[in-house]
Amino acid sequence: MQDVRISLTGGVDYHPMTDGSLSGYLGGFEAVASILGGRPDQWRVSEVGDGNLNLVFIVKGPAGAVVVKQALPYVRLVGDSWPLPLDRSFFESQALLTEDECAPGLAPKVILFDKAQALVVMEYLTPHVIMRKGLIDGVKYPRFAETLAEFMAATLFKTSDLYLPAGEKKRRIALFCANAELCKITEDLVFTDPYRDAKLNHWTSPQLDDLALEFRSDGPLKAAAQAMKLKFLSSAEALVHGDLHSGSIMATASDIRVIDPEFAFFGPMGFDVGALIANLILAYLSQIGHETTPGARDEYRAWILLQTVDVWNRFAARFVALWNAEGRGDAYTAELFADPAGREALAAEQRRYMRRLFSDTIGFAGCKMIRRILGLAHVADFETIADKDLRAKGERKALRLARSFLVDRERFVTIEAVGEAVVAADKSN
Ligand code: SR1
Ligand code: MG
Repeated sequence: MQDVRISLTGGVDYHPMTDGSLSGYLGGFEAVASILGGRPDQWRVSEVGDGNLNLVFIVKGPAGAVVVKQALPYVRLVGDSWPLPLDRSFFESQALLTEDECAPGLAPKVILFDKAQALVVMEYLTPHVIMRKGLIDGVKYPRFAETLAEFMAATLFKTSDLYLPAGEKKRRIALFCANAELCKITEDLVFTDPYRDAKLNHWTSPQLDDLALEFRSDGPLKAAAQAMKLKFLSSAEALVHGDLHSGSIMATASDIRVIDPEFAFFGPMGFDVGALIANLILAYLSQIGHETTPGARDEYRAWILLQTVDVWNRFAARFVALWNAEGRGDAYTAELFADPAGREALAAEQRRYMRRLFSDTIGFAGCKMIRRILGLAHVADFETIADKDLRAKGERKALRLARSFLVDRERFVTIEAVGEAVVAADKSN
């Protein structure tokens, strides 16, 4: 990892870039100029950011193109009434570099991190589209499950105590600990606000008014969500991406990349896996609003379900394979398990570990589904359904299912059982 002092991100010269100012600024960086070719006045810049937090520019020159992501000193979605540290740009660049070390080629390459302007220049991915858009449009991505399984297994395993020496793991935890404000967004928006009368909450109203109110007085649900919050706060298992939804994936038929790890920190592995599974389930349950006639997307629903099952199964298999092949960290010291009895005991322990990780995954998936329907930041899967009755019909199913993920977590011991519950929820009234 680069050793960069995080307190220096931004500074007196920091200013948000514009389509007009960015080329001149980037022209001073040889690493960028050599990719773009020509002169800065020949570069075409357009701001394309539609996310909740940052500016995102595409810069095209005669020889190539780059993406520039610049942190704003506030939450873009809300405005300057909600300040946010520029340092998230540093954490994003560090996470991208770590991800590329662990899972080469599955995240965009970092070309430059510029502390003064809190910006990251990275590889331009083309003709990739945000996978969430593809899921709304009914597009299949043949390499999704294998790629995301590899990304999650490699990044989570190789930043955990199963792989890293304890001193190195602690050094990395210390570095990412300072991404506290981004963690706080998740702590509030994912685990707390949907269960209280928070100012920025919104939902499809009046259709879901009853459920929004019911969830706020649902003791078992609130306790289960807070148990997941405690894990999020206290379980420094691995470097998690921190926002691993379908909007953080760029895809084509032959290539899948994971972008946007600005929420990265050392947290529970199940938070990433659960986020991904939650967003696949939301995609499934929102198909009702995207099909031309009832049932027209049934085959696509089956594909999404297959991905959900496949991505967990492949992830679990790959994670254990990495553990067996490269488990040289300070946890489960390898020499203790070198004899036949030891190997058997370790295999049993790995099964127990993966059962616990699956249970975490389902709990986090429940929280992530609920926050996208009752909290501040929603997902296009549902938001693009203009017919509010139809949208609420899908959202209600998702909320009920998510509640069962949290309150009846022990019912879900296999991903196949989760898949059956998704189908049953979709068919329910
Ligand atoms: C105020 S930020 C809202 C959400 O946007 C990001 O994508 C994260 O999911 C965050 O929770
Ligand atoms: Mg993002």
